Amino acid sequence: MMEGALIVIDVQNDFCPGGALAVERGDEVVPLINGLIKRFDHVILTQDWHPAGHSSFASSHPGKLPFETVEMPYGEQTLWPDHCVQGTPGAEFHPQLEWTKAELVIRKGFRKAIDSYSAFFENDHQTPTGLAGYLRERGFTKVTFAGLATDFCVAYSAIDARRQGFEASVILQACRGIDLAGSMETMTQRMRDEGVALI
Ligand code: VGL
Ligand code: ZN
Repeated sequence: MMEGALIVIDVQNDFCPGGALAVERGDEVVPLINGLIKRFDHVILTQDWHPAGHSSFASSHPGKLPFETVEMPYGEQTLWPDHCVQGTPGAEFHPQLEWTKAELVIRKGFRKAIDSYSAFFENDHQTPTGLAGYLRERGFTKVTFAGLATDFCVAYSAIDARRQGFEASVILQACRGIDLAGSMETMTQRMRDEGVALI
């Protein structure tokens, strides 16, 4: 068994081929993650969970297109197609993901005015999701990440895990990225700089 908690990031229909914000070959991570879920005693999932009309949706900004950026009170925000809307099929976990053993599902991005890439903090880098407190109270010191997307939610989560004092690894084979304007390279390097172990 692997030590610590496995945190599976956003393996949801909208991030898989055919979904609203499909990550190329995103569905390929599912069998790998199912194997990881078997090898960890403790599994946590995250679920991107936006209300309709969320401020990260390009459709909420007249004249703006998906993948453009806007200035929000908390800094620059990339705009996305409408995705992972609460209660829709696109927000469900991939049907082949074997998630039943998960001990916690942490939902994020549910505040209309703030996006949340990280499983620990919303994009203002101040509003906590509660995950750090949960992990500490459970006595976990080591977390391992896999899922979607490498260069957004996985990377921001792994970096925040380090900043919150956890040992953090990312299993790159079990992740796929969006790669906007070189974000795969930038975020991979940032993870290395923050002491995330890339496996
Ligand atoms: C994500 C963009 C918007 C992710 C979520 O899961 O990486 N990316 N919402
Ligand atoms: Zn989102």
